[in-house]
Amino acid sequence: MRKFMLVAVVLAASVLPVASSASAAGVSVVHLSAPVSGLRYDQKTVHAHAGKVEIIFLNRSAIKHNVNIESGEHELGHTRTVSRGTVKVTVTLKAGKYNYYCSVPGHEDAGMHGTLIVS
Ligand SMILES: [Cu+2]
Repeated sequence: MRKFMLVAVVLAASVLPVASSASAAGVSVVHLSAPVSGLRYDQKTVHAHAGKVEIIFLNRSAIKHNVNIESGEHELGHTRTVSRGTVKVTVTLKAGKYNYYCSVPGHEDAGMHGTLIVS
């Protein structure tokens, strides 16, 4: 057990610098936010470059929200669900049109969705 823990720590230490240098080399950052009240995002359409896309979601509301990225009905990634806080998710996307939405019941239907255009 102890040996396994040590290996895990060494792995984490050796992987992390690689991940951060990769993010310095051309990750698109997309900012989404939700207002203090209302079931919606502040952005209807956002843009990113093909490749790694980091979505940073700021929820200003006490109501819990999240961000799910999908292509058609295929889910590609999602943030944690959060109230009054910031969560992130990184997905790798080809050029195309994607949807983002909140999966908390009722929110997408109420209008909590938008379009992510990757070029
Ligand atoms: Cu929501």
